Amino acid sequence: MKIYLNGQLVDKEKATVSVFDHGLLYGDGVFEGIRAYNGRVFKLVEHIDRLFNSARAILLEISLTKQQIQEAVLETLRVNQLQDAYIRLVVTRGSGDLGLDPRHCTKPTIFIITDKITLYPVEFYRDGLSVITSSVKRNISEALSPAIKSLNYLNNVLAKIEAIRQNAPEAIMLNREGYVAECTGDNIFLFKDNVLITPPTWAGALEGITRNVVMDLTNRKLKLEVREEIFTPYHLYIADEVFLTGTAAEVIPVTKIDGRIIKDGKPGKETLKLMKAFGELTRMTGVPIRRK
Ligand code: PXG
Repeated sequence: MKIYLNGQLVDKEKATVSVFDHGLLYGDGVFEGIRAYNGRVFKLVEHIDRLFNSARAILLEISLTKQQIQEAVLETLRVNQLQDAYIRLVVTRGSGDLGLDPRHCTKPTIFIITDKITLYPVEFYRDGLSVITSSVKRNISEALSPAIKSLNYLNNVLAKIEAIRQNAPEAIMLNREGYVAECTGDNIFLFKDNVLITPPTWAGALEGITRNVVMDLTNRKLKLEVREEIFTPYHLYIADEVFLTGTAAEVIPVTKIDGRIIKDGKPGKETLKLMKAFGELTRMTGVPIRRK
């Protein structure tokens, strides 16, 4: 397996970064998780746009253009002969010294890992997930905006550990005010009376690429109303349907939260329609890996 590292395709064993890299020392960097389906990279342009927005938000200048990053992603997939893949694109502040001052980091570290995808077990999609609400709050915007996909994922990791210790695959994270923000690596949605509701990004949710696709599919395909509104765990408990979205999970139903069964305990019918529509879209669209 070859890894893209600072302009070169190197063997996995040789793909190493310095212990002085500020990505490691301070979590000073940004990343994206992207998927390729059937020879095409899904929403690649949107992922690269978000990477550049995250970088801009932390005043990190990426030394490549968007076009060059896109080509690097495609080339990495080509050398690894991958048609279906999980792609991790990372940009750090680069190697510096043992101080926070980013001026000592003269060039960013850029790497791209492309690997086979490990999917959630099929039962999760068939029966729905049982998730918990974490006691760990989502980062507050005044400290570190949750809209930035930065390498600081410690609060999410802590929430994930809390979930795992309770035998749950995901945890719901609330914001400081107690409103639902999102999950550790997924956005959250509910259906109530045929209206789709998800927290606005300003309430502490990442602007998920899958989230945007699902909102659009609900409008156009399901012809149902979509609202970005703040809500509390109560609104999840009494919802008709709950589901999560993310690049890794795609669209996945939630049938139990904090030990409470949602509606009849089965994946909801609108959720099932969205899972199908999303599946079709991933198979049909995306940037071709192969050179034209
Ligand atoms: N919220 C957070 C906090 C995320 O990290 C999403 C929502 C979903 O966004 P997308 O654009 O993927 O629809 C994410 C996704 C993984 C993994 O391997 C995923 C993410 C981060 C780290 C790991 O499941 N990000």
